[in-house]
Amino acid sequence: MTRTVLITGASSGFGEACARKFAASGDNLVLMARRLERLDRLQTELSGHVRVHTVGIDLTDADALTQAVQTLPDWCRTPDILINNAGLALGLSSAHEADMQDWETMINTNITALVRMTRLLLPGMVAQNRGHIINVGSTAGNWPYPGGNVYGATKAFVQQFSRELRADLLGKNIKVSNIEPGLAETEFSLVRFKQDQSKADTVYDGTQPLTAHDIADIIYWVCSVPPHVNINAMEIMPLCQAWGPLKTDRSMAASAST
Ligand code: NDP
Ligand code: 8X3
Repeated sequence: MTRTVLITGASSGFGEACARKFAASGDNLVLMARRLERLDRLQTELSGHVRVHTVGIDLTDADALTQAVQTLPDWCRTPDILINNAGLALGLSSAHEADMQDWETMINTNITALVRMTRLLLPGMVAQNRGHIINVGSTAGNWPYPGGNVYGATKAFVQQFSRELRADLLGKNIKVSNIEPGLAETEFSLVRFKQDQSKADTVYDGTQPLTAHDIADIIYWVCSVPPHVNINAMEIMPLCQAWGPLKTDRSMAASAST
């Protein structure tokens, strides 16, 4: 069956790889991101064999998002699959030094826009008694790390929101899955470090990180299991990544006794 797949953040990384993966299997696409020229290039590449609708949009603009969803062409008005992928981390500073604007941008993009998009499309999915919402979370939503602060907290929200959706949608034939990747090489670190390529490169130095293709293959599989199966969550790390021990500050006792 040909499906319609709406992908946010399709101009690079996981979203772009998902667009290619689903198109290769004949699924029709709605692609959203701010960099419309990249989406249009992808449309030119893929529209030989599938239908592709592109929307250049800042997803944090509530009015623009409502308008974009309400004016989707008839063939893609209610997607079968929504991949809530657009998101970002900004900075790696400690909480007492972090940029407040960066925090707000992460909250507005990773939480508010994702929630709005879901709320806008869900009534159509409920009415057609069919749908699958894929939320892109992160290992950062499960495991804290220094400097992860608000980014990790937004992804913890996405994890819990995914579970809450499952609870609300029981009996409605709508699947919800939270995909939680670890270290993956995309434009993610370039964005986090505000286009500082050398800082971004150090994140991946000496590692074999996940690729966007790895994640697209996994999302495609999660969308292809039998109708009665729901993958609630999937955490994926590269083999070169695992947990560290809890940190202990050994200067505390000395300073407490003075
Ligand atoms: P990329 O930076 O390569 O892709 C991010 C995508 O999000 C881009 O297409 C970007 O498009 C889009 N986007 C960001 N902000 C907005 C906005 N305001 N409006 C519209 N689109 C927006 O990174 P990834 O592919 O790695 O990231 C995809 C998701 O995966 C994110 O949610 C990220 O948090 C998550 N993730 C990433 C991991 C990693 O290590 N790479 C690991 C775990 C999770 P544009 O700039 O054109 O608007
Ligand atoms: C991206 C993974 O560890 O850089 O979500 O936060 S991490």
